[in-house]
Amino acid sequence: MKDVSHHLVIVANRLPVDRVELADGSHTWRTSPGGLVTAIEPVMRHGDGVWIGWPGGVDVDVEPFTDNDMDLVPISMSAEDIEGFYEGFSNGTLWPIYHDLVAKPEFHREWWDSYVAVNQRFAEKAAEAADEGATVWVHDYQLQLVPQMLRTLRPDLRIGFYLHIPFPPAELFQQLPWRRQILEGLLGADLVGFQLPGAAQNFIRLVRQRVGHKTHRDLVYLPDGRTVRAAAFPISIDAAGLEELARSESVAARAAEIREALGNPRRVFLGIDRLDYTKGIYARLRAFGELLEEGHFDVEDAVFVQVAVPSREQVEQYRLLRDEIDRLVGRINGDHGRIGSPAISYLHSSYPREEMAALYRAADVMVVTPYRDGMNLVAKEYVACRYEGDGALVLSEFAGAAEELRQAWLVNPYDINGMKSALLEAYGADERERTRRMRAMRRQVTQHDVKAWAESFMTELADVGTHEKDVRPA
Ligand code: GDG
Repeated sequence: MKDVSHHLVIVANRLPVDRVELADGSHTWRTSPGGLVTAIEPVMRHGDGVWIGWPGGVDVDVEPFTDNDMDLVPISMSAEDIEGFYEGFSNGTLWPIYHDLVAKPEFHREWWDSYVAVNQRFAEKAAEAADEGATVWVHDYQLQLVPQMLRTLRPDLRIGFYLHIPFPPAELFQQLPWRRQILEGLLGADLVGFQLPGAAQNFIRLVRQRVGHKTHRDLVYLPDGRTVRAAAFPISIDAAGLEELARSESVAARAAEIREALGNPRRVFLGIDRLDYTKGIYARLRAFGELLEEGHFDVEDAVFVQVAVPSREQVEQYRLLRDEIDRLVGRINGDHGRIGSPAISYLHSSYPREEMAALYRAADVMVVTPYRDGMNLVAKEYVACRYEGDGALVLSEFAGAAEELRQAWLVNPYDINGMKSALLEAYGADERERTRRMRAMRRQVTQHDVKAWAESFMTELADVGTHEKDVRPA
């Protein structure tokens, strides 16, 4: 690595790369898929930054290194850290509470202890890596204590925090035995960013009620004179980069190949999600299965391609979900598939970016039906790839993206009949209707890309506390 200290430090649970073992036993690094990586990588490449995070794996103890022009500082995790901090508190406690209790959260004091200890390690590494007066941008629900811990170690830093998932209403957040510690952890930041204004309001309200600080609109006034701002920064994608990829000849050829392999049905439905119970995969496939059952179409008219990217496979609820979906897909294919033409092509795997772009191009109807989702980048990626202004998006009202993509066929994923109607409408919509909606959504996505997102966050972060209005009113 060139420098030991940096002006910009990104702190996130995962590094943007995965360690892969080669046939000869040596190791290399490969860019890892996932919402956060997709969003931040372009920002990092522009400056003198360093990224601190877990490289994946148990006890992977590697020195800081440079990959693809990015300085990376790995933080090793033991089997106990993974169990308590990552699978336990982050994904077994926080994830369900922050997603409307779609699953039941578990509370274990030893998970919390592990969360505190691992957050402390991240804070210490960040404190070591940052220049005097540097900016540190901490990401997501796994690291909510880092801002306060880091401020104690390094009061000279400018600290931003961004939450990629929803921030729950007070009624749910209150269940957390450690609610106050988490709020205080976040208040170590100068700027706390959320996907939606409603989440920022939930946070401000909780800070007032639970910590007792004075607040005014999006500002929190701390007793020591510091001001914290909480505001919405809806995340986005590299729309131009993705469109360019979608326009390439190789992607066009692959999209045609995919349709051919599917038996050239009139309409191809597509779902792409991490295999997660918040994403509503089961309900959407059930809706599709019922439409086949009721004879609205058959496999010559419509097929469904569902990519389910393996995720958190050690967590019990994720294993159960996988089994349920396997069974449902098996049943629908058994009932409605023909030789060479399954009704649902179900792929439990992850794919390179080119293949994703080809899938988006090949799909007539993109189906995104989470019960709750911070944003959902897949919805935006589909729109970015539809450069001809065609294609239909069926989108859950409960995805953050629904606040921007108003022209989608919006659905309530709990309402299977409503979802069936929307799938049918999107399936049958004429070209004029599809184009009218897609063009409007494309304007939104191309004008608000990930670069604009990062710039607005960084600008706000530099600004907090510098305005007169930020000073606590008498
Ligand atoms: C969290 C929040 C928020 C997926 N499979 C492959 C692959 N991906 C890429 C997609 C997309 C990203 O991963 C998934 O992002 P989502 O936003 O859909 O969902 P989460 O992973 O749950 O992300 C979410 C996001 O953070 C950002 O703030 O929007 O609400 O839950 O970019 O394209 N990429 C590749 N192969 C795959 O197989 N290359």
